[in-house]
Amino acid sequence: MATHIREERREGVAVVVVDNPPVNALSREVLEELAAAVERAADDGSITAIVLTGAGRNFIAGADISMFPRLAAGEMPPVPFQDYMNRIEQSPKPVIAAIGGAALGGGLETAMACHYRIAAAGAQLGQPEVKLGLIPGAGGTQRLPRLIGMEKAMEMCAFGEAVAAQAAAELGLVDKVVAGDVVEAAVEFARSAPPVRRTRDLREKLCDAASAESLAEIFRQSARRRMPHQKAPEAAVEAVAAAARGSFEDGLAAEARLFEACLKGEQSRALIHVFFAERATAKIPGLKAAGAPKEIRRAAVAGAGTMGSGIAMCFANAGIDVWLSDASREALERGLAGIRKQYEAAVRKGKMSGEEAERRMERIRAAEGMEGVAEADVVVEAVFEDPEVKRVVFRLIDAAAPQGALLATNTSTLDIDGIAAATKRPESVLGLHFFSPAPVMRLVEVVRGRATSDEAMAAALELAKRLKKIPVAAGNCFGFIGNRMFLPYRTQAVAIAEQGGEPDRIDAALTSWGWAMGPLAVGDLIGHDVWLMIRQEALRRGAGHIPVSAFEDELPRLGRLGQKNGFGWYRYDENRRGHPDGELIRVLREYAAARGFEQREWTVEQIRERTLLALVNEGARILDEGMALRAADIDVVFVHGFGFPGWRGGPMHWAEAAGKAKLLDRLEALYDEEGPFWKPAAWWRS
Ligand code: 3H9
Repeated sequence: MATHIREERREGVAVVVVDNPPVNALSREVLEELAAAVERAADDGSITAIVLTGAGRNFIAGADISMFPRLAAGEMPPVPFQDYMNRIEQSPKPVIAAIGGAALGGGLETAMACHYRIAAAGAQLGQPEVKLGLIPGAGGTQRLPRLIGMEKAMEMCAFGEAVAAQAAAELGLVDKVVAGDVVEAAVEFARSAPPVRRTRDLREKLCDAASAESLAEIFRQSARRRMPHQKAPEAAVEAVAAAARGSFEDGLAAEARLFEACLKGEQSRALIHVFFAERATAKIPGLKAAGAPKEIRRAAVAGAGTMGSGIAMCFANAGIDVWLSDASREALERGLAGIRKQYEAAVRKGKMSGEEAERRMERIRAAEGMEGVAEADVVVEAVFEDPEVKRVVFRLIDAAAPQGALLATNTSTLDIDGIAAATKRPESVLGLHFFSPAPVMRLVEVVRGRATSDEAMAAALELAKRLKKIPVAAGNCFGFIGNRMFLPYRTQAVAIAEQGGEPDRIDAALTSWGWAMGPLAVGDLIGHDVWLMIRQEALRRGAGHIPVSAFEDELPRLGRLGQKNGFGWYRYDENRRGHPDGELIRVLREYAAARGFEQREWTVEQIRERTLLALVNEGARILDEGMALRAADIDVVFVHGFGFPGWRGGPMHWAEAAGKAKLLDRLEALYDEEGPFWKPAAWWRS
């Protein structure tokens, strides 16, 4: 008895509905039931055609991702994905896919195994498997080029971006786009007795093997640039190229071989871990909020600097009216002008229509003082990072904001309780730590103070969802999760430089490992005046294992602020490209000599070991102290906020995968040799 498939009959047309909430993912059972339902309908003499669709908002969001780790580990028998698709395609009666919402991965592969595709205007079609470290494994790499040609198929499979219905129709992926009821339209089309047309039989859009190889080489190179270190994009290119080399069956065999290699690899395990970790962060066990979280209709942002302006844009982008204020009229004008410039740039790049940019701009209103706060459901403070200034602003916010409003600070280092104490309602106060640039970065740390209520936490999580952000709950410790861990990681990079390491080699050891930027270059990006403040605040708040002084503290005193004035660890040219700087090395070595620091050679492995162990051990302390709910939350923070490679799964996942016991041995050795900084946290033995 089928449990995931519904079947309806509409005067000679069978409508087969995949009904597997929340997104109709294809498990082995669903696939079996689906193929069987199509075969049953085909055998039924009263049926002339079959419409295949998904229940709810989406067609099919792909294979059930949760089965891949078990398949990779051999904990479940292999699933013959390609065979299920072949069974659908073999139907002697026409099968029409009626696509609403997402047809992704195995969902698009199912649609391509159908003989025709009719899509709703809002549908999205794509092969996003590479984002999970995989390639399409249910015939997608062979059917897609037959429908849309080799080049576009390579692009879609190698980079994983979906296309909208209209664009899909222009490519030949979809036969018709309809504005109304897509199932109704598909049934009507089915009644016109369309001939069976199997994608596998099409060859006109395939090129010869030599041209396919030239195309493949272009895509391999661009994959190395766009998704460096990742194996799946090149495997996807290879699988699509195989379509031009032999029969459909040969192509399927090549796809299966390449899929299997990706499935068994560490990268897919890591990326699948991140996929589920991202969706788990907002689930906070035991959160007891009475009723539904308060709806956010209007917002106010205090402080029109880079962060405040960016946060105001986040609200406007989500359709929420927002008042933006600043103590200085000039700063406010500058903030608004900056916002306008960003929207104009988005229009110029074709990312947004002029009307849409105008609508968003209109949602952002300039406020005098606390004007707007009285009507706001949420107020975000983003003023200068100074505890006294913040307390003054919070007193004003407290006096003006309606009861029940969420009061948030965007501080990245300060004590939330100290700020909350400036108000008469600390239960409504929490941290919403956005990352820069706020409209782009999806991570938001939601920082819970001592008095923060469950209701406020629930409202903040709901707000993050509205803003299309990924909220990660963090405790009120110095630097919360991200900055707290980044500090010892960078401290080690600086210490290596002090002990003879070349800055560019230190950075290269980590970018070649997968980080988006090296730790010293990040210092130059943020600015050394800012780092000095962060370090001083860390020391004030008792991050005792951080050395009290470091060469980096000298940089602002030497007038080396980083990229902003062209000098930091590197010397920057007019294109903001950094170059090794002999003068920097000279003062660095002088600094070390004056303190008697031993100078030595550093191997790439030693640089990686120290920096990464410092990072993970701080994450481990955070877990010991309960400042993060789960190791996976920390992984999300680093992948989304700090350029840690997603294909390594985040720092805690990486440590687990590399072997905690082995890393703990190294940490203990460093602890024995060098003392407290390296003291292993209890997590390593958990
Ligand atoms: C594949 O298909 C391989 C093939 O080639 C064939 C095999 C060889 N599986 O994102 P949301 C869950 S690989 C399992 O918050 P939205 C998700 O965890 C697959 N679960 O919703 C969440 O659960 P919970 C290729 C899935 O509306 C809930 O659904 N496909 C899957 O913001 C809601 O998800 C993809 O990579 C899945 N496939 O976005 C598509 N998808 O509520 C992945 C979702 O317990 N999915 N869940 O936390 C997406 O991109 C988005 O979920 C989608 C909806 C756009 C569909």
